[in-house]
Amino acid sequence: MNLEECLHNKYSKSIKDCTDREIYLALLEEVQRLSEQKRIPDSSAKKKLYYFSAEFLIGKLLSNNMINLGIYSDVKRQLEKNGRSIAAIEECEPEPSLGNGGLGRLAACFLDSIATLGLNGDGIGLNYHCGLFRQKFKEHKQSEQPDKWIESESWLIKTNRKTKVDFKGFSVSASMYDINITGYCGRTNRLHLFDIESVNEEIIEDGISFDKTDIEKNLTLFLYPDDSDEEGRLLRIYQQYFMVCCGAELILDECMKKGCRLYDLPDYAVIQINDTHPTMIIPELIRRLCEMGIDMDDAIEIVSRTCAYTNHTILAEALEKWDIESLKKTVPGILPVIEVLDDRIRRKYSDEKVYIIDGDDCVHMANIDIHCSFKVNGVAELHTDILKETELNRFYKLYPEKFTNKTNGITFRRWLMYANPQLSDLITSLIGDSWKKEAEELRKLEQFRNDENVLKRLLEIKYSCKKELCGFLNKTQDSVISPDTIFDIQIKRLHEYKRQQMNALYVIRKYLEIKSGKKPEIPITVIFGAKAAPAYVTAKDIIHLILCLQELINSDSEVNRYLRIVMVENYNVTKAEKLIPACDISEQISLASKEASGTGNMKFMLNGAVTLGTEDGANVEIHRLVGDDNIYIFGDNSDTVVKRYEEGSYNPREYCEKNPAIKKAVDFITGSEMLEIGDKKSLERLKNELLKKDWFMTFPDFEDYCKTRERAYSDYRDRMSWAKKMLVNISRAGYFSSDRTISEYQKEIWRL
Ligand code: 26Q
Repeated sequence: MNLEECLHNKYSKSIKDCTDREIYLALLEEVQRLSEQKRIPDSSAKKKLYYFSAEFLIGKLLSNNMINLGIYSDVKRQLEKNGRSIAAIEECEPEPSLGNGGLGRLAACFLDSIATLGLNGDGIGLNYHCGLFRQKFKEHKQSEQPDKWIESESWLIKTNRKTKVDFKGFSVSASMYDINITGYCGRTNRLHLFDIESVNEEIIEDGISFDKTDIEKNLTLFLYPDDSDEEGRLLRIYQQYFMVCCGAELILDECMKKGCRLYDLPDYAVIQINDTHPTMIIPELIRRLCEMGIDMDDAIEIVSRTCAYTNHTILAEALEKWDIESLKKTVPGILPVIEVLDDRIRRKYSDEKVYIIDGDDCVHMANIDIHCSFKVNGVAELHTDILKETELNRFYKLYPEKFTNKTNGITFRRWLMYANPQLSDLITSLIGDSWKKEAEELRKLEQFRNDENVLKRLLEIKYSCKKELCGFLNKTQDSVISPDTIFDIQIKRLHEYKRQQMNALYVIRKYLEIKSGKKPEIPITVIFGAKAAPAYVTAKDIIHLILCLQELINSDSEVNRYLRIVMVENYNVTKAEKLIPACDISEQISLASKEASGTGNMKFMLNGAVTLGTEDGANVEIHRLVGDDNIYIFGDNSDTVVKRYEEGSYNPREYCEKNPAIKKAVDFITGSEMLEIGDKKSLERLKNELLKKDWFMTFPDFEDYCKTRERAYSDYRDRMSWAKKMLVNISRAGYFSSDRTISEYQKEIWRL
């Protein structure tokens, strides 16, 4: 691609004379054109995958698309030759934050791999006008701002497709927008995002509040920022039905166009349901098939052979259920179908726990999925085992053949080639570039385990990424940190089960140690990044604690030479791309059995960070791959945890009284130093939460956590042996490529 020529045609200007924004817009247009050329007509394949998800956390697309099209280095060079930087161009692009976290990011990585592997599969979701809220810190607290990401020129392509969606008492007209998804040396698929024209951004009041009742104005206005907010549940139902109604019509139209008889739908379409949020696709498709003349039993059978369901959570409180009254008020069209489904199950089985409608007249969405899908999968081995043995055991007994594991993965194009070009180039110089499509090739790096030059290069690259991060954090939020410290990073949504509070307790302990004269051998920088659901009080209290610690510690000249805290504001995909390559120690410290998989853990491993974690989610598989010497595992395992819950014997206050080190750290939360900075009410509430509940059992794991963390810090001092750990982690990360995950879905579920 000739950028000079492009700019000349579009603006009659040279690279040197264009603004960054002009260059961005020209590249956007050119990349769109090139992506379009890689589309493959739908008629060329019989069967197609429809990946339904309420979230697609795609992140910025320009550079990623250029990498996948194979023009990135060339464009970068042309820019540099003219004194311009690709980084400045990238900054012009708004980040589409159309997801909350792991689940949405997984959907985005999957789209990349589906297109890279040349599979015929599109995504289906919603075109939220405001993505996940923008996080601001004010007076050591989180505040939320709307994030309007859509500009007049964007990756969205408006299509001619219109769908009428009927709700109780009114209907809306949907439009479909497409985003091209171009695989690495692969084909272009599409992400279909549905929207209505009548959305009105002016109803946004202060912060992210708005009138929840005016559906025609707010239907696609916001991505739901939480799984804990009771308010606006009806709107959530409207969104879900809107998405599946449009998706169902698209699928049926596309299949009919290919000459599909309705009975043969499973030969033409496979629907992957990403958690329960798109579950209404099942009753909606059944409803439509019946309307088209198929009888109910056949329709149920056809749809059940078309749909597959992925579970992402073990937390019982996060399983979606909707009360019949709410469904009656909003989406009466599918309620009769749900009632028939429930009736069929009641006739067949006596166990009430597998019914679709429970005794309180609530519809259990996951139960619909399990009964009416041909496959059900968990997202890591441990998670799938827990589903089979405990959480979904009753269903497993009914349908053992449906259950299967598909360990999550990440796209190496974004998380290594793009995010860490230096490491990517080093790898290519050592083993060639076949790893970019065959990730297991990374194993070849192991031959350099004892090669001092290679190990030194790894350390140099890590140092350079750390320096870059220092510059970035300094520029964006005035943080002052040094690359000559250990970068210990925990970045993920704020949830009690992920236990950021345990990390914060460690920080307190370290602070007190330093104050009492025990100085760490190497200074430490503890970095957090996390958004809390706006209505999740404890999560916000934990953010407050971290922000107060940041203030206290960083301004204490006795301590800040040894320990600094950074809370990254507005953690998102773009920031993750800068944080992950710079990490030494990756904190994956969820309470064993609670984190379904985690995918950040994989991104860190791939970038040569060493994991400090519990035996939870995919950490278990990381542990097995790298061996005891290349990971720091601590804490109770999931069996112990599950048992402790069953016994109901855990008493945090007792634990605290018996363990003076824990008590000291917990008391510090409301000590005079903290109260001088923070909000008494919030800090006291958090301390009480820990002492009275500690529902995610930080105290039992705390000692082992601290000890293990110290061991990691001490090992870090032997730079060469640390570099060897880094190398082993990188070389064994191939398993976590989403290309591997997707080929498993393809072979065992989709069969395209
Ligand atoms: C539910 C009801 C109402 C409103 C919102 C929600 C809601 C929204 C988002 C419920 C759950 C989510 C997101 C869940 C999620 O991200 N789960 C993560 O999925 C990852 C990919 O499989 C795993 O790696 C993580 O372990 C899991 O926590």
